[in-house]
Amino acid sequence: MSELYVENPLEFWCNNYGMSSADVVFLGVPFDGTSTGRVGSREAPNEIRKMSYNLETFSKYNKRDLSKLKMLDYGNLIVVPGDTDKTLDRLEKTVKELKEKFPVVIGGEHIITLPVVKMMLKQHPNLKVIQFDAHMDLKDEYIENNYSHVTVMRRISEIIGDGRIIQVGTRSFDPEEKEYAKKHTITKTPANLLDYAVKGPVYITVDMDVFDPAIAPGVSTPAPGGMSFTEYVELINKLSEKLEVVGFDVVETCPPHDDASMTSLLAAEVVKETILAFRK
Ligand SMILES: [Mn+2]
Repeated sequence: MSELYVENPLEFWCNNYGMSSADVVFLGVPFDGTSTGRVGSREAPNEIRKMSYNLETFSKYNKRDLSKLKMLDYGNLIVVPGDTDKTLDRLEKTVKELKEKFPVVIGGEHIITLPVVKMMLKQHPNLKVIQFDAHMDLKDEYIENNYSHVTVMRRISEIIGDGRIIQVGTRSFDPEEKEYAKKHTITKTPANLLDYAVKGPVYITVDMDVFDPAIAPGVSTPAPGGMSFTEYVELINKLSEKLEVVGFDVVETCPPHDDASMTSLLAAEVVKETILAFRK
């Protein structure tokens, strides 16, 4: 039917391969059931897809072209409304199906990182996690909830062990979280990140609130004083010379609070540059 002039506008751009031959696979997770700030990140996967059509596939930073990679948009996870456990279980099973692929998971809120890391850890027992985030997300519980976007890195820390998380851009946390980070050798915002010997497989989670609200206002919990886009891209391109990245996610974009979709646009750029940096 290729002679028909039709397209599905809600596929991430560069969606050009079938599952068997695709290398990079997008998965949207429209879940915001535990959001404590502004809700609406469930709308992000489709909004980011929409904004992706504004981008050039070529990167001036990386000097490579996204359209040369084998990519597939796998669609959105069907979440179980109001049920975090069942949703996370579905996500874990779905990520399992993507074995051998390079997953790019688009939230949704930050708790969705947990089942993805769980699954990746089964494939890569030495997995480390680099977290770009304004918040540490290391609280043990929040309003009687242990599985929430503010506890996600605590749960991940418990399953992957000490010294395996590096946090970049964190600037909003309480003393208890800081104490936990110290005790479990979670490294915070190392200025000398490039000197860290991060050997072995790495998973990256990008909470969009790591960026300054001036360029990313549409997130659930904005925090002033964040990174610029250029700082992020330059950092990941330097890291790409050293790191073996096995997948990443981009979470917490909140379209109902996003002026002119600028945060979704930024998220689409972050997806593009992060793929190009780590998938040769
Ligand atoms: Mn977060």
